[in-house]
Amino acid sequence: MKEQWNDRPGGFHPASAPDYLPKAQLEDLQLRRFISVVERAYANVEMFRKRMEERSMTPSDFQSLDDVKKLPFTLKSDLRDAYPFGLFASPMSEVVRLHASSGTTGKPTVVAYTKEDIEVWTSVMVRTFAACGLHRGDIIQNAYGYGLFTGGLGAHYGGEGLGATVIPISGGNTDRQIMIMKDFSVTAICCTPSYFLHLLERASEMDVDIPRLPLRVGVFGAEPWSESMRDRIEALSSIKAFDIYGLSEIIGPGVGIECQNQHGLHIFEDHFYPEIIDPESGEVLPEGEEGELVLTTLSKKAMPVIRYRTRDITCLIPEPCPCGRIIRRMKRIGRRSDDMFIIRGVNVFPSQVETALLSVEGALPHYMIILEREKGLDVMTVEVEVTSEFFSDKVRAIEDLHKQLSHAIENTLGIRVNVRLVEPHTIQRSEGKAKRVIDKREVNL
Ligand code: DLL
Repeated sequence: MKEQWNDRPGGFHPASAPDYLPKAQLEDLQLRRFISVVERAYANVEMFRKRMEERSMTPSDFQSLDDVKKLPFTLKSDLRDAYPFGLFASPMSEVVRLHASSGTTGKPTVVAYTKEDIEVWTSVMVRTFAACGLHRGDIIQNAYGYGLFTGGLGAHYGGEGLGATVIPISGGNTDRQIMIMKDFSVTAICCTPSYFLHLLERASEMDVDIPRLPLRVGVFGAEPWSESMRDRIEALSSIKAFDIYGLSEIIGPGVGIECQNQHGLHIFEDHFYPEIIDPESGEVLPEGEEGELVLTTLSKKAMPVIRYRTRDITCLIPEPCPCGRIIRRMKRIGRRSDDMFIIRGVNVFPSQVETALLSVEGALPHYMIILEREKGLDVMTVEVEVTSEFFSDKVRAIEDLHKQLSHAIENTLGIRVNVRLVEPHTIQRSEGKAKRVIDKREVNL
């Protein structure tokens, strides 16, 4: 492991001070901000006002953080229904930026920012980078996509706000990424974890030895990845890999980040109020229990979002973090309540398959899950790349590996699946979020 920069004590970025606010002060701040965001949404967003009226509520019914649970939820479909600008609480003359989600079906969801919102976003990204041990003098290669996706510009402003040097390379063009990483003495990279793996692979083909470069930090997110994936990445690159979380509806990247302990993501609770609910009943769960993350923007002006159901499954960690930050942590998001698929009655998350695969020596972290229906029965096939040595080795070695992988998946999921071993580079690489599941079942019905 290369030398790490300890962000505490002595020398955290001044913008990180709210991370260490005493609990009572933090809660007081949250309540004041919550009250004003409810008032703002009630006065300016018709959908929210109507929902409050249906509950016979006005903002004055909101007096304590305990009252949060009385407020209505906001769903992704609400953003789609309000397309494009229906949930804005500021006049267009105050909106300085729009972003939109790519959206798998139909219209994208649009989000808006005032100048102040951009400042808040920058400040949480500065705190994000500081938690990863970055500072003035670092050279950040920002390979998140620039454009309507929030990743590129969100990380960009944060890096500049920190005082670091930002290379706005955006996603794609892998050979050029590697050349620049080497020639510009890059010390940190921001991209999806799957894209970083692709980059590592290509670097080794180009005879670029990443562990020997000055690169020491990776800020990886925008898609679920596992602890085993982190181990792989860190072992292959000798960098420290941090998990960053965010979503466009709330702000973009910068909702939560791991600190040097890499044990849960600190949520910037002074700007984003977290709750965990039972995804079925909508009831708030006690701290420490796993459920769906619900977030409220506490300071957003252009588009305040109250009790947004993220569909991301996690839990809040009740224990204080040894790093000293008071803002709470959540467990890394391994799955969404809706990337789950059901196969022969069993709920399966792609991350479970990933963890099982990576527990076996010889398997590479590139895989695809294919779901089909044969004679009315669900069939799941996992295609996984294995190291080239196996293909040049004896048939026996391949058979053994095949058996081990099948067992690992079956032990984890409790169902039999087909495993297909493929040569390195067979599975399509992504420059942004990885696609892990191809569901062909509807077509076969
Ligand atoms: O992915 C924002 C972002 C950009 C986050 C760069 C981190 C880094 P959306 O496109 O709106 O925004 O997608 C948000 O992606 O609800 C999660 O399901 C998933 N996601 C984001 N970060 C993580 C993560 C950006 N670290 C959706 N782990 C979220 C797991 C993540 N899932």
